[in-house]
Amino acid sequence: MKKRNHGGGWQAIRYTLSKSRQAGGIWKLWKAMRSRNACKTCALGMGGQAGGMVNEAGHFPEVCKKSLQAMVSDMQGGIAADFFATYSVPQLQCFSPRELEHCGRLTQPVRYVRGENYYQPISWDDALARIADKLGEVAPDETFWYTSGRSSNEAGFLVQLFARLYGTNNVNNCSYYCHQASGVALSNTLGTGTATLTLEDLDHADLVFVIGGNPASNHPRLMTTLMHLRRRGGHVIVINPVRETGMVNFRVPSDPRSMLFGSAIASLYVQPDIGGDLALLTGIAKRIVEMGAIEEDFLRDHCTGWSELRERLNSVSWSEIYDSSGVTRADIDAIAELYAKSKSAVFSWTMGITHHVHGVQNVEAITNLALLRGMVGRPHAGLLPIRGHSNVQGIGSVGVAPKLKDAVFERLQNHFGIQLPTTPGLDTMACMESAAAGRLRFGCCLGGNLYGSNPDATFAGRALGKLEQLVYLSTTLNTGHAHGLAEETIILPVLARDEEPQPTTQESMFNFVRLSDGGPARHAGPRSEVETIAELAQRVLGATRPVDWHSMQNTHHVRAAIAAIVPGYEQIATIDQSKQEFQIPGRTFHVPRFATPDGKARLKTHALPELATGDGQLRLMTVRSEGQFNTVVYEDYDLYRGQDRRDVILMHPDDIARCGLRAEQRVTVSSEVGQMPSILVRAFDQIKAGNVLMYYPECNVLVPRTLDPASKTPAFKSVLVTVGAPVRAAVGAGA
Ligand SMILES: Nc1nc2c(c(=O)[nH]1)N[C@H]1C(S)=C(S)[C@@H](COP(=O)(O)OP(=O)(O)OC[C@H]3O[C@@H](n4cnc5c(=O)[nH]c(N)nc54)[C@H](O)[C@@H]3O)O[C@H]1N2
Ligand SMILES: Nc1nc2c(c(=O)[nH]1)N[C@H]1C(S)=C(S)[C@@H](COP(=O)(O)OP(=O)(O)OC[C@H]3O[C@@H](n4cnc5c(=O)[nH]c(N)nc54)[C@H](O)[C@@H]3O)O[C@H]1N2
Ligand SMILES: [Mo]
Repeated sequence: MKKRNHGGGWQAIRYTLSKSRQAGGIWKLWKAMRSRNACKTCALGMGGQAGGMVNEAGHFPEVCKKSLQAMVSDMQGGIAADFFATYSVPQLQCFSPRELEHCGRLTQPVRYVRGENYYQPISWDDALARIADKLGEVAPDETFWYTSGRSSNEAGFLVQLFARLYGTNNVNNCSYYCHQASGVALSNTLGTGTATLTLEDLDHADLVFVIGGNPASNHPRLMTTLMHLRRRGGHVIVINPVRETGMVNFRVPSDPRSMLFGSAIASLYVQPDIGGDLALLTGIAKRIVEMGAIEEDFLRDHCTGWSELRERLNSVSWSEIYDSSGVTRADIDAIAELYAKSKSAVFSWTMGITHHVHGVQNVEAITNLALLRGMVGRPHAGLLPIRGHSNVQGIGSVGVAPKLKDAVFERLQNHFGIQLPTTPGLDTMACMESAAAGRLRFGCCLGGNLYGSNPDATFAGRALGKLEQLVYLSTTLNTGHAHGLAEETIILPVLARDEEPQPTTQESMFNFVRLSDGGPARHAGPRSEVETIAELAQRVLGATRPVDWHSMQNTHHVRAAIAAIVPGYEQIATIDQSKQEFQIPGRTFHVPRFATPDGKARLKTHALPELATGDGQLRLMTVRSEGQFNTVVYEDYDLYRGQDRRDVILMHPDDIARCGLRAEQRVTVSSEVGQMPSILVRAFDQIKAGNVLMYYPECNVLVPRTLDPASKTPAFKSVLVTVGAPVRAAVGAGA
């Protein structure tokens, strides 16, 4: 595949046209894209009158390939009536993630019983009765409830309410594999778990750090903001072991000048080793102190922990910083210089920061750096965890977490006159471990792909296999439906956001609540998530007391409850009539008064972890390609990294030589938990030597279940692997 020197551009537009054919024509796709529904992909929060094409600041149009892919995927035809009679489960297990996604929309409930060969269609009534029967049989704490970030606030609120009234706090969402470290760290330091600024603030910043992320692929709409920042004379500092093409130069499809000539994105591109960020961030902080570029007054008046941090920065040695980060003095100086000059800096980060055993510390170190120069608690500057799923933040806000915030807990009890369980609920990995240990008997997954998103895929399949019943509410097939199978597995087909018969809401990563109007169903068969959960709850808990589940089938009533229970969500009660989308109060900090008990921000000190190394081993990051959305693969190619397939390992030419390998040869990649044979070596000089890259979810067989103890997030980005020629190469096994 031809290597590209920019992201975006005509390719994105050509792709749009080709996709529109699959969706039944450009007009049909245009109409779908313009319906008033929050965008289905990332959490940047597109929505409004022109649907997924307008951002919170009202800018239109913003073409994004990702939202097109998601839309076209939802617009595919239904799975053929004879599909499940044609393909056995063992056959489905041989399908790739891409093939499963392209089988079509799920339209009928199906059930698989271990020992049989096929999923069998069943009626909705039969499916719900079987689930209700099982829930009548097992104990509440033998169940778990997982939610992806794709569902609405209304569905999320209902599912956690149902689970808690049923009697368990084993309620969690995909955030535990994603931004949990950000939530924990921001709570530790600022008393809040989300971004401290609005989208509008970004438009006035003069410096943006993009740490451990590839928004050119994963949050394409952010690229317009970065392009404008550069045109204003601002700077972008990218910190990433990989020189990501789209972060160097991007062609913004909605901008003619950018389309023709490309837009430079990074002013400065610094490549640490995988896991080197904590040391690098500490180094930048040390340098800022040495330069006298700190805001003494701010640190004294609005922060605690400054003397400890100063002491720590003084005592940590430069050699330790270079060794543990893989970054040179010159690079650290260059970053510090740009930062020292900045008047309004924004720090953004994603999975390259959170997917580590020290994920929480990484985020705390980012916060330290921002606080040193008083960049939190004023307009046009602040902290921005770039969220993943379009509603992952809302799902958390409305209570899909093992432990409810105290205020939510109390209000929930009072509002419904109920007694909630107080047992500590299990986080996502703890659910998987408990399932593997035989302590859980039932699981319910509202969207997502719990199997596919887990580290140690072999273990994940085994853990889910121990359950007696596993229920999936899904729109399309994924690897979980083939490999994440309990004794009895039931798939319930649900409507996508823009097919819902009633309005729903979502929350963006800027704490902005969006309204989705819903729209006509594309297929007969799938049901709304809200109606399905409410009906199931009614069957299990009784129709009217303490919650009137029948009335909860109306999303307006669900919103009324959310408004009464979730602080900051009051305005949601009337959003369907007023159409007034809103900023959640109390989360944006434009003045230095933080949500901690004393109103001050807390600086944190850290020991520097050594870089992961092992004899002859390389550090592996597991990442997304441009052609996928999490475990859903739309296209096998990765455009900006110039890859035409996914069964590859991207290695620096020096590492290929050092390991005695050749580019384009087949190798076996092994880690402490698994092996992948027949992987193609690709020479990739954009990655820092010593580090290698593979695509998730396929490579999850290699990722151990090592967690950040503070956030329970798996270290998906730091896996020690050995890359070797296949042992049986001599007999011709793919060598
Ligand atoms: N197209 C598309 N968009 C998406 C998604 C998708 O799958 N596809 N997923 C959505 C979701 S849920 C999420 S969470 C986000 C994910 O968005 P990202 O976090 O941007 O996605 P990843 O592919 O996980 O890779 C992150 C980046 O981290 C870098 N990296 C790896 N290890 C390190 C490290 O140790 N330090 C640093 N500094 N960088 C490192 C990698 O080189 C890569 O560029 O995107 C959302 N948007
Ligand atoms: N190795 C490795 N593993 C990782 C990561 C990594 O970078 N590396 N990233 C992690 C991250 S950041 C995340 S967020 C997780 C992702 O974890 P999940 O959120 O669990 O997974 P997804 O792949 O996003 O889920 C896709 C499925 O959701 C269903 N779906 C789509 N739309 C809807 C809808 O509207 N309603 C319902 N009910 N279902 C719907 C479809 O069936 C689709 O197959 O993976 C994590 N796992
Ligand atoms: Mo994510």
